[in-house]
Amino acid sequence: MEIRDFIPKRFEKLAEQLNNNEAVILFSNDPVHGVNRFEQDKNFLYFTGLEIANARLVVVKNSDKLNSTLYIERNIPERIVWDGAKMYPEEATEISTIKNVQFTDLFEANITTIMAFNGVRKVYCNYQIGEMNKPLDSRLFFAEELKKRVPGIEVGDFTDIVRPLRQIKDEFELEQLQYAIDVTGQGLDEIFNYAEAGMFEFELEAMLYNEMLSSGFRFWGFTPIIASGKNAATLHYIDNDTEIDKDTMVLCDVGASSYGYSADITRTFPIGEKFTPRAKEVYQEVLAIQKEIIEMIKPGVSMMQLNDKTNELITKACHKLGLIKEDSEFRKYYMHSIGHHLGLDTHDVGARNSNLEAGMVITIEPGLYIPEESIGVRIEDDILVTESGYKVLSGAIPKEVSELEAIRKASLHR
Ligand SMILES: [Mn+2]
Repeated sequence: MEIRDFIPKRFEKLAEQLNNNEAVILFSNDPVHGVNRFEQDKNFLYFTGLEIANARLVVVKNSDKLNSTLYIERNIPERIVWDGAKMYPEEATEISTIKNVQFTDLFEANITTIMAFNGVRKVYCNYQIGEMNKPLDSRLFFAEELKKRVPGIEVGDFTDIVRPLRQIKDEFELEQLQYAIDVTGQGLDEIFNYAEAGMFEFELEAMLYNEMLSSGFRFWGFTPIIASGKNAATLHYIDNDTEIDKDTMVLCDVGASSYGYSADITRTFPIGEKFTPRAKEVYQEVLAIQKEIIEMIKPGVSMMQLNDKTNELITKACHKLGLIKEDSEFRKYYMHSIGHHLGLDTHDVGARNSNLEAGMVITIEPGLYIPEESIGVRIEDDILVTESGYKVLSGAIPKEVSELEAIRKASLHR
């Protein structure tokens, strides 16, 4: 599939979100220096498909029509031998389908005229809310300057406009998500097959990264968590530098990224041939809860309902495992929510309290964290909401106790 076949539809939907005399200005990310590779702003990517820096997209709605202009960097002949050629306007049009392409060095001179000429009263920008004790970043600075030069113009957050679009995935997006999920699954298979006690957590991280890189996926969706033993009870453990003890479990919360789309999968497995009896008890409780919550997924159900049901089931499990006396104590062992929207962002845009609709992709990730027993279990799958229910996109990655133990046993007796 080509993104160019899906972009026009996205603009049609954008048109429905805007009133006449409203505009959108999207900034690409700035170029990166040093050792990092460039990654594009997700909203800019969504509407252009372009992975280039120093670009802008300006969309104006007037007389019920959208007018789009793309601004890209101009080639400087003397720089080509150093940096390579920048993308040319024809290529940008080929990918993005946007016909009107200008150069970024003209953007600032043009923009106030465009706003005034079209009588634009409100502009939506892809800025990030800034912290009071930090200087304005370039996008917020732009918003401030625009308000001074076009008096009376309002600037708003583009997230509110794009949320209804991005939370329903088109076929291109589902294909990218599946690529990201599948390569993450292959990496997890490597880990299940080659992990051993005595290794460091980062060696497991390397197995997955190797699988990603050698398949052409260069980016993580987020910083991978490879947490053994008691580290798994620290929710945001990302050091991944502990030697793995025998008879512990390893929690891997990982996701590759494909064209900006992030997988988000958690598996917890025994480093030995089998789960210890206690680990197995805890694991099976979490797995049963995860399956029960997934079963509930269909259009019309709300994330809130899924959260409430999870809390109820986790409370029961905590009693059964002898962890708590009062219901309210369950929060000590399960402190997050059941899941989130997944897409271009790992924690994707999408209302947390609205009802599920076909085309949404969410994660379901219950867990139990018992630091005093050096146990942390989380099981997370990526799930597409369908007209009739759901489809587990990460369903091919083993999570049954019997499956995991069989793989571990075979691998340790190789
Ligand atoms: Mn997640």
